[in-house]
Amino acid sequence: VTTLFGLRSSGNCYKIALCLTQLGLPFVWHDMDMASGENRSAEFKRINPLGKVPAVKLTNGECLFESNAILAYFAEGTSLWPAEKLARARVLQWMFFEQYSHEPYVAVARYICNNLAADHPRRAELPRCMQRGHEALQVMDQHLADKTFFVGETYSVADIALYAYTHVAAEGGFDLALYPAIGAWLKRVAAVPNHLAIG
Ligand SMILES: N[C@@H](CCC(=O)N[C@@H](CS)C(=O)NCC(=O)O)C(=O)O
Repeated sequence: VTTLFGLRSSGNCYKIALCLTQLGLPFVWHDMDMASGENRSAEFKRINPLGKVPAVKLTNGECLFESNAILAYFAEGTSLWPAEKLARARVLQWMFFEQYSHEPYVAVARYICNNLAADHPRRAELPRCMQRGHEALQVMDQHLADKTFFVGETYSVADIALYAYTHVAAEGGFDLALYPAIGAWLKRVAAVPNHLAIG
């Protein structure tokens, strides 16, 4: 079966667990010991030279990293990956948005709040995370005002990619009550069959 190298608390890793669960594809977690530097070991760098999680080892022995590339790999040929060319590009549009304009702020704020001491110097990043994170959440809320899911009214890996850190954004200090369309979408995503909770 597929091996998922990751951290249970990580939204990027959760994306893969949720996708594989909903596709009914068996996998085993390899829980990484980041504190002791397992991700920096020569052995893991053969799996992901960046030393980051998630990474997967496929049943054919091939390895893949970058959460959204892993989602695309497993989703192809399923209902989570549109058959139509423009819809497919729109799924990618929202997945690139997630990595460049959302995750670096929404996920990083959560990481800082959950993991770093009150006097840690990285706390200085929080105001920028809040500002840019709110910009991303506003874009999502506007887009979702008249839509069921991110692309073409059909649940796709774009929804999985954006759900991962949005549904736990409050842990980073974001007030999701400001975004009613996001709130309604989060409920719809959580109601998709075979949903899996983070953690
Ligand atoms: N763009 C990557 C981000 C991966 C990433 O930043 N992973 C974090 C955990 S969420 C990590 O492994 N951090 C440890 C490190 O960078 O040493 C993805 O989407 O997979």
